[in-house]
Amino acid sequence: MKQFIEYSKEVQHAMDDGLPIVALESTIISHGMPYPQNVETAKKCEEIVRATGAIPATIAILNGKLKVGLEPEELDYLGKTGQGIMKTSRRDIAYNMANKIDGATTVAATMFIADLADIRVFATGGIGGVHRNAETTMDISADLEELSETGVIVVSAGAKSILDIGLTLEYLETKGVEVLGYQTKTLPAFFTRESDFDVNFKMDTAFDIAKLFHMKRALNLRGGMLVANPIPKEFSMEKSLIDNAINDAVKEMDVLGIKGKESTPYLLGKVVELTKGKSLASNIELVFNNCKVASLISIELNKLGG
Ligand code: PSU
Ligand code: MN
Repeated sequence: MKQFIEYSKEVQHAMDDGLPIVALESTIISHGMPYPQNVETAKKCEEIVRATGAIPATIAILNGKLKVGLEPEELDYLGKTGQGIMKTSRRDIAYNMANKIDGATTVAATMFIADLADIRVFATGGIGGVHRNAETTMDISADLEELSETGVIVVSAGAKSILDIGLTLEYLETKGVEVLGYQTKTLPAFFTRESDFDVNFKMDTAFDIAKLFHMKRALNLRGGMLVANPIPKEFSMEKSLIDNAINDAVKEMDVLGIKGKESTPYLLGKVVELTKGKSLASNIELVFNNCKVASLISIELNKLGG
């Protein structure tokens, strides 16, 4: 299946030289943040990965190819086109490829492509999960299924309360996905460092995470792992401010009848609007922090032989 992949020059070299590589997703660029902050953030993420000692591979579907590593013009195109580009999750990949339709890949689709390319570590902001009211809407992100199937470590800032955090943890437990706290016992809630929930295992170092994943692979235990890395203190938000914004955004979404793949982008955009951009500033910083930790993990995993 590797014939469907097109590597950037930088990633191809890294592959040839056996360097640690970190996957980055593209829905966060097109649908997760407004232009121009999205492009600036994507480029800075790549720089942070390089500065930490790994090679970034931003993933998307362009011109009928699974792109692993994007050129700067391609990042500009994704960011400028924004929601005009298709949001591609697992179920959309074959459609994009068969019809040569460009797609910005979600966590699920990015994991699938990273796995094909043998990239084992992936940095993002937040994953999709079990949505609030999922008991009636059945809105559960394909990201969770992918974590249960595909052997990639996903570094996130925990679960955002646009989701039902408790149900998301239950789902991951059912599916056998480890939720690891990076230097924390408490599951971070994306914009804030704490939630009412605990992670499964507190990990003190990137090496500990790499060691655990290496063992999971050696045991042939299918699936990935979710690392929850708390937002740095100086960028975390006031809990009441973000909780109110999210509650209002969820209510508004119900009134408007928004559902399916539009839900998450709508909620993310509405929360930025309701917090007058404060949530965007925090979101950007937590992504940078995740890029750094993902790079450290990829370096340790590389030493263990992947
Ligand atoms: N959460 C964020 N920012 C994002 C997303 C989620 O804080 O950009 C994106 C990711 O690409 C994630 C996707 O994989 O939304 C989940 O969408 P859905 O809930 O439709 O599966
Ligand atoms: Mn959904």
